[in-house]
Amino acid sequence: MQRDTKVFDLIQQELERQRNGIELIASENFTSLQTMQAMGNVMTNKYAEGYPGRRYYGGCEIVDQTEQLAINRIKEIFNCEYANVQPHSGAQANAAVMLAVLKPGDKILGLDLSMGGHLTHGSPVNFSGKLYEPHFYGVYKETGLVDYEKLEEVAEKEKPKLIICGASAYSRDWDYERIRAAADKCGALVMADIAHPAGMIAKKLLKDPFEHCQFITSTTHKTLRGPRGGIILIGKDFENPFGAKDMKGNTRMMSNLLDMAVFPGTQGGPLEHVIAAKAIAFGEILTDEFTNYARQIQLNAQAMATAFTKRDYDIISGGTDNHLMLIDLRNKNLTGKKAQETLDKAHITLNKNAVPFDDKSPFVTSGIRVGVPAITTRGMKEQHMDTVVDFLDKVLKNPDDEKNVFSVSNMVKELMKNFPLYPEL
Ligand code: DSN
Repeated sequence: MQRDTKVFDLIQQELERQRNGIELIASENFTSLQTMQAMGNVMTNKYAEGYPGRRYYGGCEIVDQTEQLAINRIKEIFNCEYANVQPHSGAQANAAVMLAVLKPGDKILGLDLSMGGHLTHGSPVNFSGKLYEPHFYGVYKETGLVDYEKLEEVAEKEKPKLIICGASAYSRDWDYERIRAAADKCGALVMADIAHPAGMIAKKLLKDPFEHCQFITSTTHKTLRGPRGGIILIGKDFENPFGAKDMKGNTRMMSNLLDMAVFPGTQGGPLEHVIAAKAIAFGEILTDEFTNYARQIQLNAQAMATAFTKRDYDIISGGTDNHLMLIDLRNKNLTGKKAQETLDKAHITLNKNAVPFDDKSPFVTSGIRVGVPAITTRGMKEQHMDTVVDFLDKVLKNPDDEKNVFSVSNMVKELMKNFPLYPEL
């Protein structure tokens, strides 16, 4: 068969784009070479519906071993009793937890998308807001911090079955203990979606959600630096408190319900090639090198916040505990859309983002979200953060000056030569 040079050409162009740019999208990262290579392997050819040792297809004896390795490693990382490594994404992981514990129409309570939450935490345009009855808490206007009082008030009034914590654009740690106390009062379960800060939680650099939340979901490609995908974890297995029974009338353990909710509930055949890559990435997380990486993420994020504040950028909540920050650009007379589009031309990639109580549409927005996991993987340290912010500021000060934008784009390319990406390729 003829090699498809058209597609391989585009892949090469994407590699060059990634090499030349400063990647500040908070949810992106660069996998190790071995993790990436494992995604292009023959296990993509294999059907393996079911779980290790109990599949619906023959020939699963090898993929059983990679999947079991991925399960064992992620359980060791988070010191937890149960892991499902099959979800194709974070959204799929959240869908499976909800399918396992909720009935259509049940109430859920999550952080409002416009305040930093996620689509799958009850947005009306997502399955979570269509199949279930969504209620929301937000953040305080003055401080940008989660409004736990509101969470407690809505929980008491609405008595949701599931309270969701976690966010896509929130730079502070969570009070899981307080959320669990509110949940216990109204008989709800708690799901922590740790997709963003998982890498720091894995290394105990942020609070531990396992102590207080019955379910933990995550993607594997953000701060965990693995392949694109999802996982579901539970610290301690428990009987389903909402009384779902199997056909023989026995109460189901939650691990069993979660397995069934992933397959056959919401997915078919698992992506065993991606699971092999997850196993490799999880092995990397268990090393000291990753501990240093997770620490460096936090140091870089804090150095970056200082560099922004020095230049009079308005960081929501005034700083960061994790890997990202949300910046309100209204004092700079700029929209998020304009900033994102102009920075793109300078090879600085980030995303426009609504800020809490935004007066602009989600397509325009008043803010940008900035994250450091990817540039930290490339080897940048605290001392480089000021340079990165300086480049960004140069562009945003004169967004319509094309010569200036072009000159910054050249400086970006030069800088990134010092931080090689996949030199073997
Ligand atoms: N998790 C989102 C992000 O943070 O970019 C995408 O769903």
